Formats: sequence, C-alpha cells, structure tokens
Amino acid sequence: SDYSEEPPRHPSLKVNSKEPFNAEPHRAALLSYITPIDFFYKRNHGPIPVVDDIERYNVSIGGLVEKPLEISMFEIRRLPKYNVVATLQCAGNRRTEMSKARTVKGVGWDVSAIGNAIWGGAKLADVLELVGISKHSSFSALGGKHVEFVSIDKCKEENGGPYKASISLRQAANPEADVLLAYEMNGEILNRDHGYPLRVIVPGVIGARSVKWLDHINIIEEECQGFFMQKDYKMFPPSVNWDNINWMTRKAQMDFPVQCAICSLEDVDVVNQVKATIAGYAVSGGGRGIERVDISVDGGKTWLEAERYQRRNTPYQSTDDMNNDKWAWVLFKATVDTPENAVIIAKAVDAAANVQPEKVDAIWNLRGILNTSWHKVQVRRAS
Ligand code: MTE
Ligand code: MO
Repeated sequence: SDYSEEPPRHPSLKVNSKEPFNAEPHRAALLSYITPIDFFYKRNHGPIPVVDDIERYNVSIGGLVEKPLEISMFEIRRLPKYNVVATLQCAGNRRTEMSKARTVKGVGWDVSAIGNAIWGGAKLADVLELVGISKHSSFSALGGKHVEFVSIDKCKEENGGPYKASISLRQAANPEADVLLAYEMNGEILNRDHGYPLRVIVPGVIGARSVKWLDHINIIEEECQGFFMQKDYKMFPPSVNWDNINWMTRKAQMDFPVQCAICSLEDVDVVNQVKATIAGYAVSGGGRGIERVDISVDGGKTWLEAERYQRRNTPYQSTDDMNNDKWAWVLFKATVDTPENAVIIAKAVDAAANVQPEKVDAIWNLRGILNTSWHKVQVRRAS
C-alpha cells in the first residue's frame, strides 16, 4: 500500500502505529468538552484516500431498493443540515491496560481513543427517503433489513478491498437515532484523516461502524459480511482463545457500554498540592446518559461524587440540566484531599444504572475491546 500522500498531523499525538496511521492525544487534551480536530484520535486501517475531484464525487445507493440513486455532494449539502454533538469511541480504547492483565491482539491505546465533536451533515433517514425507504421503517420494500456503508480506502484485512460495515435499517431510517452523513466536524469541512469528503456517524455505537470516505450504500438482507463486522469487533468471553474461537457464535458489537477515564493525571503521577483536581470524561452508548461519576482516593473503600457538565461548563444543578447532548460525553471534576500515596479511581453509572466492572479480568477478551474496568491512577504527593 502507498503511504506517500498522508496528511500532516499534530506533532504532539502519540503514534501507536505509523502505517496505517493510528494516534491519540495526551490525556489532558480531552478535558475540553469539544475535542479540537488536531487532538481527535485517528484510527485507520489503510492509507488515507485522496479525493480531489469533489465535483464528481457522489455516493451511490443501491441493493434492495426500488429506486437506486447516485447522489452528489452538492445534493447532500442541499438536504436539511443537522449538527449533532456525539462522542466517537474506538472499541479498542484502553486496550493497553487490558493487555497488561493478559496479552490481547490489536493496536495499543491508552484512554484517548475517544473524542467529542460537533458533526454537521445530512440525516441518513432523509437520504434513505430519496430511495423510497420511509422514516421509522424496519425493512425496504424489497426486503432489505441492513444498511451497508462501503468506503474507498484499501485495507489489508479486506485483502486490499475497502473498509465496510452495516447497521440495521431500523436504526438507519429512524431520524431520532441521528445517524449522519457528515461533511463537517466542529464547524469545519471534514479533513482527510476523519473521512473527507463524507463519512457516516452512528452516535452511541463503537467507532468501527462510522465508516469514513463513504463511496456507496447498499440495502441488504443480511448484515455486512466484511472482515470488521464478522471477524473483528466482537466481544468474546474470557475463556475464548485463538485456538477455540468461532467468530459465528457472536454478534457484531454495536452500542458501547458505560465508560469513564481520568484525564487530569497520567497512569503514575505526582500531585503538587494536598487538594487535587480529578477530571475526565464519562459516556455510555445507545444515548444512555451518565447518571453519576464516583471518585475514590483510597483504592475503592470510600467514594465521593464528582460534578458533571457538558457544553455550558457549569456543573449540573438538577436532573433537568442533564444530558442536553444525549450522544455526547459528560466531563467530570472533583477536588479531593490526596493522601501521600493514593490509588485514585473513577467509575461511572449510566441512566440504566449500568456500572463499570471493577476488574479487567472479568471482561478480558482476546481482541482487547471494550475495556471499561474502573479507571485507576497511582499518585504520590510531592513533599
Ligand atoms: N472507515 C474507514 N473507511 N476505514 C477505517 O479504517 N476505522 C473505523 C471507523 N471508520 C475506519 C473507518 C474505526 S475502527 C474507528 S474507531 C473510527 O473510524 C475512527 O474515526 P476517526 O479516525 O475519525 O477518529
Ligand atoms: Mo475503532
């Protein structure tokens, strides 16, 4: 493959793999509610495609539809435009930590394979209406039940073919699910790393389904048979290893579980004051809001509740304030008295009362996805 036309990237990113380019920012970059584009993690499976003739760029929509269509960028921009604040999280976020319990396969990530952006674009539900799929339907007239997104990039896992993924037609045609064909990120034209000129954004779902550099959409009967749907991004029990794995037995992962991480401190850190600020992000999949974030400075014996906030940068005062951006993370903050030596822990609870598991062992899986165990940092007070 050819990596001679990669875009420029911010020098402070931690590069976890160079070709394909996979990089995340330092933890502290995640302490602003909207993640700056330069510091938004970049997760690729091949070289970044070059699209230079935007006039001729179009997306074809075919498969089990009565009226197949080719839609140009110009026409997509003429559809009603929505700005959706949504957190994108790679299923491999926090994989490095899972690997320390027992080795897993995949690109290593700290806690920053995640970001929160304002995605601007057309709703997929509006686009599907143009090929005769009505809103809130679960199947097309010709029996299609899944919507497949195919890219123009080239991945070795697909034997040089394009990256692809699918979601259910029910989710795709539901305007409240806010699935977007996005051409803007944080008010700017989507850049090459993040999918220029057009990408899918599936809020509340692992990043792997938000296909970048969209080329065509297929309405299909069965879910996408591509590598990243069938042979990757599935959650296996801790008993499954590379000798006994049967990919068919598990479903393709969609929603991500409740997650949080401390971003004001590194894994092992020194704090200068007796009072320290513990801050980070908390998010849950499926649009389930964050109900609570608990902090402990004594290894989990006692807990205190952190303040939470979204866009207004002021703490929530009542439950009415909560989750005004339903697909977005909440940031949390707590001021704690630090002992001389402490294990500081954060764990979140979502709106369905789901809680993060204490230990990584219980959720260990050979691909190292969805590490949502309590996030811990070890600090020492500077004397
Ligand atoms: N789309 C294409 N075409 N190729 C890819 O490699 N990676 C996926 C998804 N969409 C990928 C893709 C994965 S695994 C993630 S986590 C997100 O894109 C990352 O999006 P980002 O690079 O904009 O952060
Ligand atoms: Mo990912």
